[in-house]
Amino acid sequence: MKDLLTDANFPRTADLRVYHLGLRPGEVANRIVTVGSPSRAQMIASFLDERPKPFQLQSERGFLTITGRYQGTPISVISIGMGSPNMDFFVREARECLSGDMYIVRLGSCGCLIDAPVGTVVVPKACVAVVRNVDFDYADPTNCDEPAYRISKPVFGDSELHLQVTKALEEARPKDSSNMILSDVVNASADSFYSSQGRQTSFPDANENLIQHLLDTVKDLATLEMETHHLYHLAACWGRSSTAQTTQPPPLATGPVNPSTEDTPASQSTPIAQLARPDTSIKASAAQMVFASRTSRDFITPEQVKEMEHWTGKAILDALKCMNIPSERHHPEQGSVWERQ
Ligand code: R1P
Ligand code: URA
Repeated sequence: MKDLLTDANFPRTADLRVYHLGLRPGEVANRIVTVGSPSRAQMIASFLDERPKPFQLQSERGFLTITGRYQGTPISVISIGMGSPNMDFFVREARECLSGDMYIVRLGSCGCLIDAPVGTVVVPKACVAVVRNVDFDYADPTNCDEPAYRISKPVFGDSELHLQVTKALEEARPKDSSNMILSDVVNASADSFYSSQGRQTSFPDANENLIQHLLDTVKDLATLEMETHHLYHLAACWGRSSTAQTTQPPPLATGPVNPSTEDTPASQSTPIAQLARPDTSIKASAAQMVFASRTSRDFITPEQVKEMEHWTGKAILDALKCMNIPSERHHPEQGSVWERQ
């Protein structure tokens, strides 16, 4: 970190860049595809229009944002890495850089607990969280009456976006493809790829029966991954409370600020207080490609990944483009990186 940051509550640079994503208002669009890996983000961004030239920012903390237009519609593709904490950085910091509504679709990978082959695409209608209980005595399980893992109640994605994502995937699926698309299912987001997903490693994780327990207790459960629950959770919470909305812009730094990006025309004129208003909405959905079958123990090949990311990525862009956002609920185009030249 080399920029001077102010306000310990929500750190920003003097030119309004948020701490971890490195973005400022005008660099992130209302429609966002979020993915785990930079290569998936670049592949999806290859579908963006040539003009205006897509803006690209790799933050020091590894978040990659690419913003441009898809068939004329402003869209950002943001790669966040892995886990709920990174999803939290992304949703909160992008929200504070943007006025109007947010439509977010995660295109991720997952493991499948039901009898569906690798290459299946799952659009979860809801998610539960699976969290390792650190108060459980893993070294001496007989000495503890706590459960080793906690399973949350389900939280639902946005039903309209869910339908649109499913429809776009069905339309984009190659004609000769045998990939199934499942949408009436539930996903579990775990806080580890290993212990909370029932994988056996050299650590004592008390997870031998976890997958069966999940299948027995979570209705319609099909998949395991690591971020979608937190996305759905934050989207569902948004706008329910009027607290914690800033009325004053954060104090500006007095010292020199050196953003690690090339100069962009992004606007600094929108007061912070008018950006993340509670009367806006956050609508979230997800599509997850089955990379691992936990029943057959198959794992997807690199060739299959490449082919799947191509058509599913295009489908998510199509789905987001189809979502109607009234013009007054958009971030202003003037001064943004998607402004038409
Ligand atoms: C684990 O390999 C990672 O893959 C899945 C999990 O949620 C976790 O982030 O998603 P992504 O492919 O989007 O990263
Ligand atoms: N991502 C996960 O989190 N789990 C899997 O099994 C595969 C991908």
